Amino acid sequence: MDPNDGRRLVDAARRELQLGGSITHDPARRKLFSGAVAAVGAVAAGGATAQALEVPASNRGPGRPIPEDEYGQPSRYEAHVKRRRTDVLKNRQNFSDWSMTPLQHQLGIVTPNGLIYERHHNGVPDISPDEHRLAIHGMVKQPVVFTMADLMRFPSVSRFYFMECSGNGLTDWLKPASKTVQQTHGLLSCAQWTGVPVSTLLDEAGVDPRASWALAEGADGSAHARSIPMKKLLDDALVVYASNSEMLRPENGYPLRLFIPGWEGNVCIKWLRRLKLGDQPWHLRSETARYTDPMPGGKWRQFSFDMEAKSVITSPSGGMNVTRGPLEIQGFAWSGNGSIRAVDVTTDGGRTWQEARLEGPVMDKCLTRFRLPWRWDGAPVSIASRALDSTGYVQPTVADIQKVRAITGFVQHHNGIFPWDISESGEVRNAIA
Ligand SMILES: Nc1nc2c(c(=O)[nH]1)N[C@H]1C(S)=C(S)[C@@H](COP(=O)(O)O)O[C@H]1N2
Ligand SMILES: [Mo]
Repeated sequence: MDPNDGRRLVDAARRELQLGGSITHDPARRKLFSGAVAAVGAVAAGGATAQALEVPASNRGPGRPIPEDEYGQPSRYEAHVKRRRTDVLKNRQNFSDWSMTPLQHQLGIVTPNGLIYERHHNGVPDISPDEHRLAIHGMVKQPVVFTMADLMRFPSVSRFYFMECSGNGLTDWLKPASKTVQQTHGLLSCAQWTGVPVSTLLDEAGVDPRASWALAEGADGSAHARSIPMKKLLDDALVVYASNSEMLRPENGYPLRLFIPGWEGNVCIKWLRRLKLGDQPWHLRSETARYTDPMPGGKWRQFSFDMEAKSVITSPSGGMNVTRGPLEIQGFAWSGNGSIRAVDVTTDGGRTWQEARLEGPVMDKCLTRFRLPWRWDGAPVSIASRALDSTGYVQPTVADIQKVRAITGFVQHHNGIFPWDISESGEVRNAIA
């Protein structure tokens, strides 16, 4: 028997159950293993059981041996799960660029290291950890310089946090430009970050009590830098060297980055080489020409650090096809200001909302998964989710955001409710309007 036959059998069973090809999670299993065995029985009557119980080729001989050493890779059948550059804003160069996380394929809250989104202002530098240094200077009692070996001797902490680029969703405010959730929301990832609290390192230098801001700068070709309030640095900021238990990938800041939980991704300075303490912000390019938000009346807002509560349905989502019958709506919710308290889902274009089930662990400033069993009856519908966080903040609609900000063109900080339309034929499409 061909080793692929098993796969085909599952496909046949799924077709019989009328499950959409792209909805590949629980509903099938629930049907297969609980009450509604009848539907499966119909398949079995066609000889599927006997066929399924035939000894497959993979049973008949040894599999591939373990090489001397290797770094394991995903199955070759998962080659479609990839980070992707944007489909909407095509760059003529790719030094200042970004790639997006395939959220539609992310089955837990942690983004695998090879799929963490990327945003570089001037490419990925190649930095040897033996040569890398972090300096802390400015308004300190004693400037200090750390090698990577020095940093790794400090007591470390490991914490789960999401990271989101403030530009996430900027192409899709008022009309649908992006097709998939990877393209609409994929400047978002979540990892377990390991490193040293910034407060520990600042203690080594001795903070001048008048210092209220620090400049953080990277060692890359953009020398990307931001001014960050000392209060936040002393509160929960980390200098991290690892994500998901291994040293950072080059594209995510190897060997060292700043990590500022819950704030816009651009303050998490990669390839961190210095922290300079001062008593006011520096008003750098990245806080004047960039990363500012237009407001009504022609003013621009600086330092909009918080990533406010947001959520999105990842399944069904843009580019998928659904078929009539039971399915489970799934998605992610997150808040830079706390934890997720609840997620509501509408399946009638916002007329009514139902509370989804949150899947634990529900952690502070971390992705939280939600699910809601649903049955699609074949009528065209619009589905969306809205998050409520531990501060009582409710994810707004784009119309709500427009009342307090000027939404003109590709602006930052889009945390609006995001709808998907399901057409009569079951096609799922970006429905932002
Ligand atoms: N040194 C440096 N740090 C940087 C950047 C950069 O280009 N250079 N990009 C910033 C931006 S805009 C974001 S959203 C995050 C992206 O981090 P990631 O590439 O690990 O996802 O890093 C931030 N830190
Ligand atoms: Mo960003």
